[in-house]
Amino acid sequence: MSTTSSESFVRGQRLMLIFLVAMCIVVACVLSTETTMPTQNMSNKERAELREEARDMFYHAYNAYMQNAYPADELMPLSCKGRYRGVTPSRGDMDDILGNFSMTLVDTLDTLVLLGDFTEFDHAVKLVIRDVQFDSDIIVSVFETNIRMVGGLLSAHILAEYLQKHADTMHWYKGELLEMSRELGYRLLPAFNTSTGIPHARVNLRLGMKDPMLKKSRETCTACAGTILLEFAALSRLTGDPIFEVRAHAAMDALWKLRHRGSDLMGTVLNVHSGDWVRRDSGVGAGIDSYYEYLFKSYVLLGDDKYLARFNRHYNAVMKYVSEGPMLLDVLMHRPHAKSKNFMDSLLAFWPGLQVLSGDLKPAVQTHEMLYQVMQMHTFIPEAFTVDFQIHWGQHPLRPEFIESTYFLYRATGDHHYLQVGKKALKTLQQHAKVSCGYAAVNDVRTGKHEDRMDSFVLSETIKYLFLLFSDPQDLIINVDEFVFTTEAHLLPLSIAQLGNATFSFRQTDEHNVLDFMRTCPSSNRLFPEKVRKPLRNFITGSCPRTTAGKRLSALDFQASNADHLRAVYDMGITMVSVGDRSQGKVRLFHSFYNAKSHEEGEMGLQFMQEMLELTKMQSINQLAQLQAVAYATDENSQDWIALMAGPSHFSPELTGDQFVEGDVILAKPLRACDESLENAEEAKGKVLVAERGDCTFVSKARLAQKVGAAALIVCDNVPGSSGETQPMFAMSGDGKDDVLIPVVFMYSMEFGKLSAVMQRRKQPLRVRVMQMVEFKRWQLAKEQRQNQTASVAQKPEKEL
Ligand code: DMJ
Repeated sequence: MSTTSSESFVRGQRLMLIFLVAMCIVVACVLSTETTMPTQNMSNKERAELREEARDMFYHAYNAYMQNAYPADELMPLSCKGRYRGVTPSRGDMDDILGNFSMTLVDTLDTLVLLGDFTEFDHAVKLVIRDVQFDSDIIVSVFETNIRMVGGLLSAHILAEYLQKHADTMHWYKGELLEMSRELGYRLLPAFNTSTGIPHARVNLRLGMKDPMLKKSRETCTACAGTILLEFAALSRLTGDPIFEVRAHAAMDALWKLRHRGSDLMGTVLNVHSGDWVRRDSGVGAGIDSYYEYLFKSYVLLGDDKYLARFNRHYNAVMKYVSEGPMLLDVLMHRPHAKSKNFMDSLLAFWPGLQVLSGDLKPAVQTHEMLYQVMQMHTFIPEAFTVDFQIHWGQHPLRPEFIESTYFLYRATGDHHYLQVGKKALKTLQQHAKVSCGYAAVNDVRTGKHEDRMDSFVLSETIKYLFLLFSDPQDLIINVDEFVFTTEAHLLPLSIAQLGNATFSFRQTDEHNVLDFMRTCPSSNRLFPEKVRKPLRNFITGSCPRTTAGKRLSALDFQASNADHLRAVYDMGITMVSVGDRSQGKVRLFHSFYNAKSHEEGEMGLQFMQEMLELTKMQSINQLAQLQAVAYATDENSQDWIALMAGPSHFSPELTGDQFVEGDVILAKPLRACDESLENAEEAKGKVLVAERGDCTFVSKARLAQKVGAAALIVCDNVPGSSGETQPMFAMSGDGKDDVLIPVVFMYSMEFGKLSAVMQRRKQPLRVRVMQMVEFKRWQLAKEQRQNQTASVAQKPEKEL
């Protein structure tokens, strides 16, 4: 019996399923190319050659920096000189990394030890002690200074002492680097004086928070505030001064309290004073990444179970809402079933590495594989790429994350596939990023154009992980398994936990009780084999009897890409029937008690169907509320209007209620609108400007449109055939600033194609209204009602007669 064949249900559901099925198809296509290429084993000889090539890469970049840039923070590889804060032309917020404290050298010290170059390490440490100072009137990023500088100094200090003991060298060293990191730590501490304990994003190295420029400081990102503990705990335990660790734990505790209690997810940007979320997008990439990493690694380094408990809660939430097959797509923390972006950023490439460390190998392999395909498709992994693997933002600053994950996957599996992947990454750097003076970032992977930029992480992470990948652990001077790699790949020894009692004592908190596994006796999280088995429990689906007791798959949790879910749904008596063209993924659901495995499961099936119906209604209401419209009259003299769907943006004012912006449409010249100005700037004044997606960010197009006086901006997609009918609408992201005051909307190609056809047909310029879709519908409805009333009034006398 078909208990629900309601068309509206199927229509609403279609969007979600089309999206999921479309993604599965795309991924399947992309992955299938790989299955035709068997992994070749790599000979020891080739591996050793690659290790030596990685070493050469290091020296090529390191020498270029030391000879042409030191004591600057960074090397500018194209102009072959140093980048200094306040001297080299400013790049805005990006320069908050720089503190005129020789960052690249400090960040690189421990790589020298891993390479076994004790002579250069000795020399470099002496230079740092002699030259580096922190008493500068400079505002720096707390996060970056911590991970690169404090982490770099601490790791170098630990290794210097290690070499004294094990390599009979550096006997002159008396802990100077530790003292320097303590001093720098103190200079960061004023940032922690907030009502929540969550640190400000930036601090003045000399004036603390007293710098007038920091008066208005209140927003920070989750990763910025949550990536302090490893370094600060090490600092406290090595110096015996508890203040650092106390402050970092407090920040972590405050962040934990801000998680969404329903979804267990975190947002991206928050207010450090009120603890309010400013951006609720939730993924594992930019803005959040290393917060999750530090929860897990704090547990590993410090042995405090509460961080594992927190990590597990977030991890489950990420795997439930953010993970879609091999992809990781941002959702809204408070509305986790709605995807908030249709693109992924390259920072999330660290996630498979973290999954390896936490023991969840299978999804790590899958996501890494997807990223590898993206890399092969575009030479490098672009800063952001869409769900159909097109470029969203084409820059590539030679980031380490993908190589880092490759390294951890190789260490965990021994699979030579990962050596081949590493080789590809290494050769790509050699071919496309190497310049005579170091390695240059790629400005756009489509053109391969270079940028005058070599971030310090190229030496401290990218090349370090390549070198480690091709090295045998026994050939290294230190046993890397006895260390935790910080997010900047600095080495902190596990033995730090043993220094814990003198400086910090852990409190047991209630949150432990919320975890099921904590309640078991003996606590299963302490049993190593259990941890190993746990990820494999669902590996072969259906091999163990599924008990239904108390656990019912809810429509909210259902994922069409999860084989277990499909089976559970089937057992509940629900069948899915494809309708129409299979490739469109349209599915109709039927429920029947007769088909259910048991009466109990049949009942569950009924509940599942009802939930689906509710969910669908909610989703379409939410989607409609966010949807924008570009409306126009069907012809010059008509009162009939039609609307084409458009997506909103995070950075422009929202048009709500009966607000709209009206104007003639005009195409930007040049169409991408990425230049300083427009050729038709005069003409664009007061008009609704159209710019094509690509070459620069959405927000920079918006700023240009605003600059020339346009009334609104429509960004049209550059992917032929894309349409809001077949893919989810999304909101365009900005850069955190709120200086765009004109409405900005996004149109997929098919919808824009219709608009463009009308523009060409009309003799006069086409006048459009940019407004909320829901308001357009209301407007239309009201108009229809008025027309009906007029018609019935007009007809009345006739009828009465
Ligand atoms: C590094 O500075 C760190 O890995 C950080 O956590 C995020 N990304 C950059 C490199 O991409």
